[in-house]
Amino acid sequence: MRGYYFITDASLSRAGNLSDVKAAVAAGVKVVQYREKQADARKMYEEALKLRKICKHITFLVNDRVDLALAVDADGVHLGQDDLPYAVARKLLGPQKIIGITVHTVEEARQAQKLGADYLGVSPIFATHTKSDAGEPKGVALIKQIRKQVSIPIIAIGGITLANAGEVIRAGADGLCAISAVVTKGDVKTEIKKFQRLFR
Ligand code: TZP
Ligand code: MG
Repeated sequence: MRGYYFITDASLSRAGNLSDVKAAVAAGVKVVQYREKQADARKMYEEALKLRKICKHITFLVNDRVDLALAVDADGVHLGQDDLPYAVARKLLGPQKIIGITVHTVEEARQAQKLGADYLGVSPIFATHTKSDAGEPKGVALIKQIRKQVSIPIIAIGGITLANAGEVIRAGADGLCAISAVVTKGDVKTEIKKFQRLFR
């Protein structure tokens, strides 16, 4: 899970999800998450099928939707605190699929690890306009605190840019996601590579 973690955002994207995900794969990204909050199930299914094919050799996860993840044989799901409970998702997905959980506090992080989560999304680190209900920015202090308490991978998200990504990695994040800093740019592959270089 070390490195840059890509999440789609069709509403912010310049070139569209398919183009963005191809760029992410070409940049050498190891994890892509399909996140779609607007579209109906049929459109999501068709798009997710295409993305699954583009991500044939890398980890492909679906945000929120366990049914969709199963339907397209994704590698797993990413769940928030208001999505299906971990145990229910695990029962539906079976023992092999990846389940990541978003956490906003040390207590949620400890609980997610105890439940069996494969990794944590720690959010939001900085202020963001990309997710309207992201909540108060926690700063890199939260990454440091969680790092001391849990051993599973930490993926940091929320308001991350090239200017603050170094601080996020130094705080102990294994990976990070930056959505607007990447998909709004003309050359998505080049922007992703800039983030990946910070992990060397
Ligand atoms: N979850 C927590 S913050 C966020 C998500 C999906 C949005 C991150 O987007 P950006 O543009 O990198 O701040
Ligand atoms: Mg969710």
